[in-house]
Amino acid sequence: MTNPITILLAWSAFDLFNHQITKSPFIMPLPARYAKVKAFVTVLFVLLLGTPYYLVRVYTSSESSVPSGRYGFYLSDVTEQMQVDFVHQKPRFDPKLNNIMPHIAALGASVAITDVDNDGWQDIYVTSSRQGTANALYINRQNGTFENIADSIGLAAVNEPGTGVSMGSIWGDYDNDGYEDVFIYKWGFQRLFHNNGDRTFTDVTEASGLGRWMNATCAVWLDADRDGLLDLYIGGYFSEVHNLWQVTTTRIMQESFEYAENGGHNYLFLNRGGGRFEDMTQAYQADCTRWTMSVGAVDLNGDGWQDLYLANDYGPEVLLINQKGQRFEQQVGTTLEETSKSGMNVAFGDLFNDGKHDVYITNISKRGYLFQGNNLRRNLLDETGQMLNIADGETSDAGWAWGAQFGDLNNDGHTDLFVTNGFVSADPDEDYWYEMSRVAMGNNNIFQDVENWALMGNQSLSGYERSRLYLNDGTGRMFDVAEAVGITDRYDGRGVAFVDLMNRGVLDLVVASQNAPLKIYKNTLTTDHAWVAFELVGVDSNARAVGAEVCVYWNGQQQVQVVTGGSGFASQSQRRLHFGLGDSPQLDRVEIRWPNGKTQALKGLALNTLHRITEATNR
Ligand SMILES: [Ca+2]
Ligand SMILES: [Ca+2]
Ligand SMILES: [Ca+2]
Ligand SMILES: [Ca+2]
Repeated sequence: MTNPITILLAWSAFDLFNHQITKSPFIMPLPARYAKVKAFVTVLFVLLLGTPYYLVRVYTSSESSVPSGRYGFYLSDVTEQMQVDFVHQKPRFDPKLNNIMPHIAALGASVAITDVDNDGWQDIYVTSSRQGTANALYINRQNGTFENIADSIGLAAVNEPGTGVSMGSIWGDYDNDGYEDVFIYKWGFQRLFHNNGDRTFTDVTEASGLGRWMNATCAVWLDADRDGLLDLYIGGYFSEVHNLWQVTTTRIMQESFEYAENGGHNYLFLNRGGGRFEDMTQAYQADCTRWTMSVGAVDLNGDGWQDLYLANDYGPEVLLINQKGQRFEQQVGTTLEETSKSGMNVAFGDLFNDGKHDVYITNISKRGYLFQGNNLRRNLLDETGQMLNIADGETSDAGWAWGAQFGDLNNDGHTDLFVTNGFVSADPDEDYWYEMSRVAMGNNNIFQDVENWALMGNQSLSGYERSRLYLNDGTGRMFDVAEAVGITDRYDGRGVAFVDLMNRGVLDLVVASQNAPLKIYKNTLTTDHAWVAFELVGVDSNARAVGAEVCVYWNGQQQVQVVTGGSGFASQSQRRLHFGLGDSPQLDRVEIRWPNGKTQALKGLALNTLHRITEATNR
């Protein structure tokens, strides 16, 4: 429960809370001499607020006990029923980092959706992050249950001592043989496995040239030079000079809370064919030593070339515009550089059904200490050159937010947004925020060194937060319905993937939480909204058409989606594109822009159907 000191701190910063503090990212409590007056006012304030708060609680808790279908859908936890019993294990590092071990060990729970065996049913790969623990590959048995076959397939034991531990995975068919291969990004040696198509995998890391030591927190497949071969971009978090199990210094932390550039290098590896990748980072000007937490690839400026969007911790977002496959150039003047926060997530969605990709970046908010606000950026690159932050009170505050994903959960034709959150849930009565904000007020010489941070111990840091599920009301405005539709867990969420697990024409959710059980939420629609889905097969383009865009036109509306090679923090949703269409839709036409730039128009497509479309080619 909230103790009086927390209430006081919250109150003393209450007026500041609504204004972003630019000098220091943290809000400090008032000096003690103001405390008594404040305490009295605070008690009155709390009493005044108490009654309605109590009523709200009674209302929402009774509401959340039975999920409501009034928004067109509800979600049920079917994890056990589906025979999925995965629990993520957090890492343990060098005891020299003990002061803030829970802080440093707070990453690694990820989820990726893939169809490993091409049977048309989506499978789930999840990572664990303690040395010696196993990753899991849950194969879809097509009957509502799953089976973990990671061990027999060779994808379990990838966290062995001395090799580092998994932070996440992205699936992509790098050799165009029709089967999805997997790159596992790690704090440690990166790994690439080739899918042999017969439920076996071969470790091809060494020949690929990708097996270098990094503290990588994200990666994405994209065809950067449009040669039909998938390339790879990897984001480094801690500098790659550090081995977190054997540190040579405790000065491993950020040099600034707002403009740190002492993180790990990022890398662009171009796929040269034959299973070989070449480090082209410098030639393509694709490096960044900010603390990159998440990366997404999409053509934001509409020139047909996939751009890179970086969410960086302790720094501003970075947009790297692809210069016709020759190099990347950082776009300036977009307003990205004007707001420095704690970027965690990059997700793309067509929020306004205007055929453009908008972007959602998660950040940190904690009442009384820090209000960064999430960024919901409307893509106005064509009009004003800006990626305009339009987040409002609802979408800006999702707590200490991590992975987020766009997708139409009620098939009404408007994309919705799910956000995971919570940093460290330990002792619910002890909070590390005060001590952390004291460290943050110091200079960079102080907070770069783990030894100068107060012992975190078993204190929580923005723990026990509840996920947000923002429904799009059809105008691009969003409101949270998470608890009403059945999302009530308080785990420290990290990755989230959207996937039609049982081929029913709806998007289910898979949520990976740190040091906690994986959760599968089945989506049940309470309307008969129509939908249409697409699975693309590249011929001249890469085999899974990563980078292709599908724009659906119906009832005077349009919506664009992109085939991605990973999206959202530590996540990869299904590669199929799912479009809700609402009531009685008249599907006008569908336009596909393939990764090589060629377009294909389709008419007369059936509703409520998954369409497998093969790239038209002159060959
Ligand atoms: Ca499958
Ligand atoms: Ca392959
Ligand atoms: Ca572009
Ligand atoms: Ca919707």
